[in-house]
Amino acid sequence: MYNNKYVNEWVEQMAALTQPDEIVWLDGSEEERIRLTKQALSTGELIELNQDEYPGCLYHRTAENDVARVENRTFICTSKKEDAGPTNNWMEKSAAYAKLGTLFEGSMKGRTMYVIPYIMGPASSEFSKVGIELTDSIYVVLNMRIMTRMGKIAMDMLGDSPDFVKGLHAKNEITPEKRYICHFPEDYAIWSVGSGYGGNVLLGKKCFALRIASWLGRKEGWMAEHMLILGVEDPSGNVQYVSAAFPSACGKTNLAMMIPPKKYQEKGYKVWTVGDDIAWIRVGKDGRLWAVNPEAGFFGVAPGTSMKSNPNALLTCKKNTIFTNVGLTPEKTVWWEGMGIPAPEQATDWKGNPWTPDLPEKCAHPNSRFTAPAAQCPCISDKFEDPAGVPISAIIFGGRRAKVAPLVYQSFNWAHGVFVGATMASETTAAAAGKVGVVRRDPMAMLPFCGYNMGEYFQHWLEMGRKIANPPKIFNVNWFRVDENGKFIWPGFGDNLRVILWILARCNGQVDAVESPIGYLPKPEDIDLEGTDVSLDTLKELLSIDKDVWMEEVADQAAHLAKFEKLPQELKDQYEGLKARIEKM
Ligand code: OXD
Ligand code: MN
Repeated sequence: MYNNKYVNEWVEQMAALTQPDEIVWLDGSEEERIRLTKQALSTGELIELNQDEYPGCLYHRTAENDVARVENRTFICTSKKEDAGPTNNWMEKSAAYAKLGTLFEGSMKGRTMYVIPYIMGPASSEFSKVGIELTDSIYVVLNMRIMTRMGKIAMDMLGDSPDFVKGLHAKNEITPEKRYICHFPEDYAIWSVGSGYGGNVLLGKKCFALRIASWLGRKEGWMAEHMLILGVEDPSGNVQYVSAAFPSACGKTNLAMMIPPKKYQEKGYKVWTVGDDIAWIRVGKDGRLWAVNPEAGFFGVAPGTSMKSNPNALLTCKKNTIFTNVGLTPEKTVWWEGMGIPAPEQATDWKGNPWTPDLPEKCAHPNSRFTAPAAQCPCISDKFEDPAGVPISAIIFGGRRAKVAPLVYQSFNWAHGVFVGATMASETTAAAAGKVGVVRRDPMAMLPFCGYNMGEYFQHWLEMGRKIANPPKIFNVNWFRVDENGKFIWPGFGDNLRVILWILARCNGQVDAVESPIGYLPKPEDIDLEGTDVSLDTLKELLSIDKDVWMEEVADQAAHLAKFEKLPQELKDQYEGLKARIEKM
């Protein structure tokens, strides 16, 4: 037991429901890590990787039916439906407790309940928040050790306060029909049952740091956003920070850890990672926005991560990392598609079956993951643990758009920037080459993560804008424009720094722009192309906006915005403004 009566009472209640044989109160010590790892190795829950090549690394496979976040099984459970809004699945609060209660009842019989106290945010920050997760999975415990500041440090921060987010997780039966990820923002509680996959069970991440925290942020006047945070250091040593929201699978981790093009490295430019997935953002005393990464680790997608695409990510997960659902070689090393090294002649695939490169099946699941300590990242920012966070000069939205959005543009002002975020979209790449994919509107990349009514979330963004004396400028980027053959035009990766430098130059008032119907566009000559094989004409094409394409875009935006009963008038006005400007083009 701990020295906090609220925690102890709640654990007792949850134990009465789930009936574990034993309760283990975790302290986060090294001895504890070794003991639990040994136990999980002995049951086969985890496999030890080659300790010469991957010291401290472990391997895990989830059930075949449990490999990703399940948005259709994720609920916001409030007293009133309108508080969940039009974009969330909703269950009435007490009905949800009752329904999940029957699944949790006795679910830990014969098992151990682990009590994980953890902090989201740096331990010394007044903005950080404490959560407690109860789970019957050692895999969850060891992942939470990496993803959060956990153990005694969290109980010390909580003291005798009742102010903690209550997370309950039980694997129960890993059956899709019995899987529920339920959030009770009115009670600061999360109940997750029937899954062992990270995004559903590491309750500090999407469940707390985005869904519950976005609700809290609205109540308390701050923002919890699905954003990376990075710093760009110029040759004089000055560092400026930007945050960026892209939907899942648009390269947030790669951008957060990008390596500057050679020419920029030689000049002394550096990129520093503060976070790759989540930002908690507040207004500082200086009237600027300040952002903290609440997480302590990266839960990154493995396939496609190579020394070419993201060397910093690969180097981060060379030690003390848990790999989930990747391929396993006979030497007990890991392999995945797009790792940039030849496939092993034989391996065991993510399902545990023998695998050879001639087989049509993938060796690693496309959503296989690494869980790695952020502090191991070669480009981790020295402000990563800073209790105040970092000041944000620019907010960047973006998505995959084959034709519509130019490489980069700047919004006219905060309210217009909120509109750009609210109408953000990304396209799924269609199987047929050259075919434009399906458009999914994903406002601020928060569609699956906003813990309340999204119309009110837009309103909150607008209101935050009024509280910030020196607001960051808001931009939109699109690294994914394709040519008539369906090939990406912009090289992406480290060359994205060229675009970020234009963005910072705009924030610093160092460069002019061209006013267009959708926002301020760069003058083509202001984006440095030296060292790329992109010609000035190609860049002009990347920056072009097509009236017919934008007429369609505006029509599609109208259908999207119509879903929000609580759409703020300011965003309606922004929409009408854009439509009129496009029509006049
Ligand atoms: C993630 C996601 O796993 O956004 O970070 O899906
Ligand atoms: Mn994410």
